Amino acid sequence: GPSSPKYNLDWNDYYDYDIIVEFMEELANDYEFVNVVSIGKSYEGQDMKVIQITKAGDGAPNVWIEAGIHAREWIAPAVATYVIRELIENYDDHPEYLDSLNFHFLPCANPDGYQFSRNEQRLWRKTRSDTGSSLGCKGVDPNRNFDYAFGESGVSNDKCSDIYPGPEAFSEIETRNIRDYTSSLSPTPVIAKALHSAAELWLYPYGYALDTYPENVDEIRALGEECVEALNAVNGMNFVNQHSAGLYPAAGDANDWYTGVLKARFTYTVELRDQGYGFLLPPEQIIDSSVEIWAAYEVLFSKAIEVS
Ligand code: 0X9
Ligand code: ZN
Repeated sequence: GPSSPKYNLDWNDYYDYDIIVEFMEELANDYEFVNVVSIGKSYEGQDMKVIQITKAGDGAPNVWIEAGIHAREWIAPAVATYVIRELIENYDDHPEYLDSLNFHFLPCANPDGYQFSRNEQRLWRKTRSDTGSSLGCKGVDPNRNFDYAFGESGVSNDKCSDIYPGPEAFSEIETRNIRDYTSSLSPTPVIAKALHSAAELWLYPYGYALDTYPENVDEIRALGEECVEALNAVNGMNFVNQHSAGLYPAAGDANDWYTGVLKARFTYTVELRDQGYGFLLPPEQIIDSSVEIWAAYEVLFSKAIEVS
């Protein structure tokens, strides 16, 4: 009826993984150009669900957006679902995006860790795999587990550490699933992005070492600058566009792999709002955080159309 909400979630709170999946499946039911697919199981056997928004049709440029690879960064999946809803439900405000680009969102890239953070340990970061630790420490930092300069910086071989990169690149099923799905996309994504929190940064590659850049860094940096200008104009934030390794060098992150191996053209890791709360951003800030990111995404998507 008219008083019943349209979705099983809103943007006034954070939600469990199954609710996020239901939200995506509801959109897939309502729109023929929307599909939800599993890109494989997590370590604990949960399906990793991607929502495909492919109104533009075969051969159109692909956009890949991954969120929540770090379990405790709850704002990242929340913003991803907002962007998904905006693209689809408010199509009439910006038809060019869906008409021109195919979108692939993985709103919760680490569902085991996310639910562990929801239910057991709020500040959990890693996957939940068995590492063989004699101390019983579980999990690998999935944002150190990708095969680009693996292990070279910003890691610890202590299995109890939050930045344990795993025994080898792609030791984690979650990162392998992301690798295999993104590699299967044709054409290669023009944009590949990772949503994290909480440092209010728009990070461009590379992240593994200082003074290392892809050959097209100038266009990546320039577009990043336009993105943060649009973002900051919405709510007066002070996000900064900067070199990823300038935050701290850390090897094996998803974005370096999207850049150096997948060869996506525009690649960024975004660190969402902090506002003094770190990973514990109050849910009252989900909408403001999402609206400002949407403004940046309009710049990004418009550029993807322009260059394609
Ligand atoms: O350390 C990370 O993986 C990211 N920060 S977070 O607080 N979300 O964990 C930053 C990734 C940026 N990449 C590199 N500096 N390589
Ligand atoms: Zn993170």
